[in-house]
Amino acid sequence: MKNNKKTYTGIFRDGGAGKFAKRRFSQRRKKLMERENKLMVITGVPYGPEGKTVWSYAYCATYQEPSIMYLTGINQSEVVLLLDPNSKVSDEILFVAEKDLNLEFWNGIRFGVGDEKSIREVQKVTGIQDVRDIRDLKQVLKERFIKQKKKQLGTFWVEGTRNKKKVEIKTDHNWDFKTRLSGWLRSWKTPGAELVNIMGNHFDLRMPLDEYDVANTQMASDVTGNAFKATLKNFQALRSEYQVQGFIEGQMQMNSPYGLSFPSIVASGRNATVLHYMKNDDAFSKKELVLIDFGVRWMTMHADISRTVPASGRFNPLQKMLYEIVLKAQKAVQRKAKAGVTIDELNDCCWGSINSDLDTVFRAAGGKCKLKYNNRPHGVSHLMGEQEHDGDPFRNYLSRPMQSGWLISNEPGLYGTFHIKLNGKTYEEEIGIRIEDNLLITKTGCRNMSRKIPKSVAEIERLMEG
Ligand SMILES: [Mn+2]
Repeated sequence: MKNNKKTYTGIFRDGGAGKFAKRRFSQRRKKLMERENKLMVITGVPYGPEGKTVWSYAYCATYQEPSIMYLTGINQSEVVLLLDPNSKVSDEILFVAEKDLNLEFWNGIRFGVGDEKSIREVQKVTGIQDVRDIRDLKQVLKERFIKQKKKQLGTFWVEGTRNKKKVEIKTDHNWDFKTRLSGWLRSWKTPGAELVNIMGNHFDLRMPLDEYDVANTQMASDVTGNAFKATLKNFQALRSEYQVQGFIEGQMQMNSPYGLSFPSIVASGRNATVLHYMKNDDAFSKKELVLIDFGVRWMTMHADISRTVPASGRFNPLQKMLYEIVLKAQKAVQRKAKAGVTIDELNDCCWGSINSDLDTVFRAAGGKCKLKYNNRPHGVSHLMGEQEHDGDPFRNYLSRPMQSGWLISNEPGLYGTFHIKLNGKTYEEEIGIRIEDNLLITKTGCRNMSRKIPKSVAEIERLMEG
């Protein structure tokens, strides 16, 4: 028994729910069936890290298509979920690949058709009793589809609008699967047959986190915060971006088996004005600020944190002035965030605060600056969940009232060249500052999941004294 548990570590992500996992996944599928009330079929990733590159998360130990992860907890390639709410025989079927001993020899344990014991494990975690060979998918789907009253087939692909135009992601496995389904529907020659996107309902159900997700998010945030504190205490021994990256990622990975949320950004001085700086290969001088955007996973949840610190351990007066402007905007966003408010409104609050303070604080003291953008450099918030950037990637959720249980980032930033004379001394620097926390939206406000991660000037300077 003990051996069995170890065997399947990594394939099934029960979200910490243990014996309740089955009920949790079943309820998620049931809710989706209630909302859509039509035949649906959703694909997992067709190949894992053992195959071709899958989107951006192939480097990660958790690589499953998030919609399948949410509905089944399975972290293995080549699974397809069929939901048939009106069937009296079986309303849930999971199609899986055959047991592949060669793949297993190279990449580790996999469940599969032909291995009864492993299929029982699938049934136990997912709560799906009807598990079949993926080679039968087309035939079973055809039989089920012909019986439907409404000639609609639901599936999941990513679409949205950008500049009022409809846009779709056509480069991922969901689109490939949709294309295959369209071909099948045509070949079955059913008049009026229609493929329907379940993305909207799926995201609506998936975005509010449940108690397990919240606990896992808190754990991710705590591990990330401890890594940051250890990094600050040891900062004086670090001389380059990659050394900071090595140290902080080491601290995170030492304390989580689930891997990083994403490869860290460690950007010093002017490098920090590149929003998604990835080189992390420069040495830095003591005079510079160092921006770190980092985070670890816990189960399927993430931390996505940014902090900006002075390499010397002390902010100079210009750095401090600008840092306080960004921090003030971040606090204003946190005060405003609650259910019913939109992220568009948070953006107005954030960039309004920063732009106004640049006038009333920075320019009023004689400062001059050149920003690399007009008005705002990026959005202040994105949704988080099964993916570090979750929800529709075109962010059509920005104008929707937020719901209790949504997890969002709160990440104001300031990027440009700044010049000021303070106390008789001239400062001129190209600077990027970003301060990022993760907020859980509630009815009355929000809970800052990263509240324990130091960010005031005083806290950062104290920890950097060593
Ligand atoms: Mn973020």
